[in-house]
Amino acid sequence: MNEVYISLGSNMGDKEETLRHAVQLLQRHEAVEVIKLSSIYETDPVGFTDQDVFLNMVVLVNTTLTAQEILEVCQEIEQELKRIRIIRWGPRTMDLDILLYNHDNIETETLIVPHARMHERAFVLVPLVEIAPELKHPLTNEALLTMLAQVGKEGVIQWKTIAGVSEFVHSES
Ligand code: GSY
Repeated sequence: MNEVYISLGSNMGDKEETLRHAVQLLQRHEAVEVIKLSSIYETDPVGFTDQDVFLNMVVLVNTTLTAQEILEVCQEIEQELKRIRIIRWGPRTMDLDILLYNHDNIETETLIVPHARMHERAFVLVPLVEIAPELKHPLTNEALLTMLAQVGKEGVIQWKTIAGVSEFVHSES
């Protein structure tokens, strides 16, 4: 079984509902099981800053899929949630980024894992460290907690705690 950490971010429409829908779509896939959810964080936009704040979270899933296959699942979910990318780095409905796939280093034309910018993004590190404080970066072996201490938590506010997967993903939905 493969352990995959995925970052979710939304900054348009009903952001919490969009996150919930994305997690439901992950859970609905027959080869994916959602194991852990971080809290939801309200985060200042990084990159193109003249856009609405984001809601971000990180999920841990177990899957039999390869990294390429889980990437395709994430892209299908983005597609289904009608991702709107008006300008590069600009407003969008939903992003799912694979952060870690086991402790693997993967570099293909379509996928780089660990995610190339995860170590510099507080909106990724804060929720990731919340659910997996023991993790080390596969490339450098540096503790993610140490990376977070260097990056800081500015612009990242805990917005809602989630008690468990069942609180967020209801079986009837
Ligand atoms: O790659 C994620 C999309 N994204 C985000 C995001 O999810 N949260 C914040 N705070 N800033 C972002 N900039 C980009 S691009």
